[in-house]
Amino acid sequence: MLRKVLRAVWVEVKERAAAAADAVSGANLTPSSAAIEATSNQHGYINSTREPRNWYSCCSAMANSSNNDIDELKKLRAMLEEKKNTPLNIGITGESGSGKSTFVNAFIGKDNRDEGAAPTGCVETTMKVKPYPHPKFPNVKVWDLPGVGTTKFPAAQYLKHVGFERFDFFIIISADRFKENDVKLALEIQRMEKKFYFVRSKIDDNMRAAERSQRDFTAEKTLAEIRNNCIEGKSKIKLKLYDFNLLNETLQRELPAHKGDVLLLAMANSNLPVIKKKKAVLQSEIRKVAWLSALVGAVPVLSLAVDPILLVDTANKYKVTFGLDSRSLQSLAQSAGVPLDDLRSVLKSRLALEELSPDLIIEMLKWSIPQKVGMELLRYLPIIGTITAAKTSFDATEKALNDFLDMLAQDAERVFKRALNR
Ligand SMILES: Nc1nc2c(ncn2[C@@H]2O[C@H](COP(=O)(O)OP(=O)(O)OP(=O)(O)O)[C@@H](O)[C@H]2O)c(=O)[nH]1
Ligand SMILES: [Mg+2]
Repeated sequence: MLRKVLRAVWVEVKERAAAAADAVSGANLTPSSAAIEATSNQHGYINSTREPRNWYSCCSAMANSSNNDIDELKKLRAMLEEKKNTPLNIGITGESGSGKSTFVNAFIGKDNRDEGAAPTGCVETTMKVKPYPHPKFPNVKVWDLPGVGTTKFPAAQYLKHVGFERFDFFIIISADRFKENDVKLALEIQRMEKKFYFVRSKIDDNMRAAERSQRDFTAEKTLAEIRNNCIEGKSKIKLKLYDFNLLNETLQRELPAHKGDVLLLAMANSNLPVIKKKKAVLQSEIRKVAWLSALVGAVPVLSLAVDPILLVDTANKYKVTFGLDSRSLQSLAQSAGVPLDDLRSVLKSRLALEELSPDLIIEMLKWSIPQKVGMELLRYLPIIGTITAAKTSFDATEKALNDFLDMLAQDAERVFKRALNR
């Protein structure tokens, strides 16, 4: 079933309103994160990067403040969670029976027969708008919508009925050929200043039918015809064609940066460049995590050079993002038809092989980082001591996370190649 969808050819409509998604991004600033920004300013952070301006302003603020320090740390941690909480809502729309629910299932990594999968069928099936959260990144929701243009959901009231405002963008699924309803829907979505993309489904059916009926059949020729048909059929709207893998890439490129990152981290490792891009996004967050650790180091009562819990959380996030947690490996083994042990046999890092715990992290790091920052020094020299502690902690955390990320990205690449039997 996944293959069916992977074979879908999708086309991108170039002319659409770009402003809509930006408006959404502005609206996503929750009251709590707004409050965090306001408080952060008092402690010397810069809004745009959300990093402390310099060691002195950061550490002296921490050293001179009192019981509020722990609250501040909690708030900084919350800021780091922001990406995890950024909502991304994708509406899957199109005519009834075009394969919307099947696409939803493929997107969240389910087979049509799986428990909890969106119901599919050969009669009009989806009657209600329903969200399907990504299993690992529940902030990413794919919404299964009823078919447009049926007697129950006439085209004229359709978008209002499904609550178009909530979606960051739409994917219009179209089977066999693009029809009048698809174009109407596209124009209406455009009028509402939302983005949309066309995906053509059931290419596998088209290919089989062509093979049965054409004397000079070749897969390439039929695919080329389908692509040309997509372009000719919509001469007023410029279209581009890609395979399914490129859908993700284009979405990422076109979405506002933070939404694109959210989508990237949630998507399966469909090729090696995806793994590399995920690594780059995670790497760009390391300094923020290191700042958090530095601030922990700067509070005398928490004077460990690194915060093992923070490192466990972050390494766990890397594992899940790279699909190296046991659930993801199991489902990859199943869908690729490769024994789980084969996939596990290529894992090299302890982070991937073992359950993550503070003990494991400390053991892995014990040769490379200072374990304690001198408590006495901190007590008698609050400013100097605090700055030293913070700097030590920052450096140690930054190095540890870069190493973790390298190890796990390499494991992810090995697993990907093994899944493809390369
Ligand atoms: N061969 C093939 N069949 C598909 C594909 N996508 C969907 N189907 C089949 O087409 C039928 C309809 O699919 P659904 O996913 O239920 O379609 P839908 O658009 O959600 O339909 P409604 O909910 O009724 O609007 C099901 O029997 C699917 O198995 C595809 O890419 N290839
Ligand atoms: Mg459906």
